[in-house]
Amino acid sequence: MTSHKERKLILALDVYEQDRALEIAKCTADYLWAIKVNWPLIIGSGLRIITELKQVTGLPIIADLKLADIPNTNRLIASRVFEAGADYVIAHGFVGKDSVKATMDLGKTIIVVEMSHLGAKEFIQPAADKLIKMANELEPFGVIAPATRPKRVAYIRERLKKEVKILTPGVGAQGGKAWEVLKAGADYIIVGRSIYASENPRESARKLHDEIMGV
Ligand code: FNU
Repeated sequence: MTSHKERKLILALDVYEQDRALEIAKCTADYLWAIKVNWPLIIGSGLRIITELKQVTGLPIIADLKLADIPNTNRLIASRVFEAGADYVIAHGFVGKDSVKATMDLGKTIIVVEMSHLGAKEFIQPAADKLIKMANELEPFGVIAPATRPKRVAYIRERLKKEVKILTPGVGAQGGKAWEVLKAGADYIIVGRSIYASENPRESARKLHDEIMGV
């Protein structure tokens, strides 16, 4: 069994129900570096799910709220989320440095530099160079880059400070391949539907974990 620190797989636990979330988290935990919670789970189960997932799995929790507000509102939201036990919060960078700093002052932050869907090409991709520059100045824990575009991950890795991690959603259901994006320079891959919506989430997580550890 790998130690949690060696692992590179993050589960995107995008289900609504508390019981289902806890069950999937428990049965996949052996293969995960962290669990990411997003609005669907927080809306469905409340903020307490963060505390519960931590208690049940002992894994780091990433709150994917994509904070994109004025500094004061980012602060109001992030403070409660960190209090609930989140270890990392994801924030949008395009709202500007002051908003991102408000989150970073409260805890470890991950900045969205480029998203994985097609529409990301419209506004976010053209701004990526500026967002990379911001990340190099602020030195957050990490940035989000698209597993659906390994060449963009390599581009971002070349320009980003070594200490800043790259987390990549888009593996599996969105078409990205784990080994390809890790070779391009990603530190962690984020996988949702290919695990939680599969017939056997534990087995799906194990297969991805083994594939990744072989890279
Ligand atoms: P799956 N996610 C994403 N692309 O997919 N946070 C981004 O650019 C981004 C994200 C999230 O497709 C998405 O919201 F910034 O089922 C979901 O929670 O594997 C997860 O990553 C991908 O889920």
